[in-house]
Amino acid sequence: MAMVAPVAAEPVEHAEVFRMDAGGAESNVAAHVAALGVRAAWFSRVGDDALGRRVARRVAARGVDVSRVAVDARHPTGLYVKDPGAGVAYYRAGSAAAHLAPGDADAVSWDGVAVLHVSGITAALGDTAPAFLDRLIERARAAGVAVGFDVNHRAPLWSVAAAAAPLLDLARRADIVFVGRDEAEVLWGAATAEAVRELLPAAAQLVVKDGAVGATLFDGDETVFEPALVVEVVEPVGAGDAFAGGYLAALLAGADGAERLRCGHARAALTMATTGDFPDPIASAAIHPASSERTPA
Ligand code: KDG
Repeated sequence: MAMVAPVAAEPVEHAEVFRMDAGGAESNVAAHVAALGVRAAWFSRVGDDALGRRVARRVAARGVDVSRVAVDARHPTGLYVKDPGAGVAYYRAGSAAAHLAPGDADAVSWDGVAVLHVSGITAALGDTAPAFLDRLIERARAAGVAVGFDVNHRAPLWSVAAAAAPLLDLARRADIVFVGRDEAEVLWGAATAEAVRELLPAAAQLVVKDGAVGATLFDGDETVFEPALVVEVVEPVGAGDAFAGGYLAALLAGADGAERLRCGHARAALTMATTGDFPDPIASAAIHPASSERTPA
């Protein structure tokens, strides 16, 4: 999906300068994994349009393999607009990604893949999207690939009543689960990390994130808590993806539980310092140009 956000944390109604970048939970996670030097590929559908090409180019520029992203000539690329302080607005109904269907899962190659990471957002995109996720997870399992799942309930896409059961079912099928403590409380009435663990006893790794407080990891018999970093938040959307990307990259690099959580917090902190979904050095340079760039040669 494409993302438009004001460069400074100002309301959309009044901001003058905007950036258009790639957004979307899974591509964000892949970009964070790649930024930490671990191989990552992203699979989705984009439209045969300038937005789709821009999204694929931006994600690829972050080191992610986009060679299997499907181009859907019949539906446009989705878009979302970040409105700092007010939330997000989606322009994605009927988009290419909303038409992901089980057949798309067959296009994914599992060679050399250690983890498949999916988001609960995908389940809410369209009529065929839940079956796409089912097939993808089945295929990953059959290939011996671990499944990561970020619950990511998005209230504008589906209500708590509609989302609670399917999201719990998906979480129960995953090996590595990420969920917000407040999100678990709203969806399932599980108000503490321990209560979430009782709901998801089979997850090999369960991470319960409690915003600015910190994150708890249940990893087999071990429980680890790591406090969040203290940061000045410019705009928080995308921090969860950054956390998951940091965590997964550290996991794949062989880090222990505490290090994985710290890596997740560090990526989240970087992302919350920008209005975008990803800490972008080019955009930062545009806001604060180096003095040599400002001085004509
Ligand atoms: O986590 C950030 C995502 O919410 C954002 O990139 C957009 O994927 C998105 C969504 O559907 O909300």
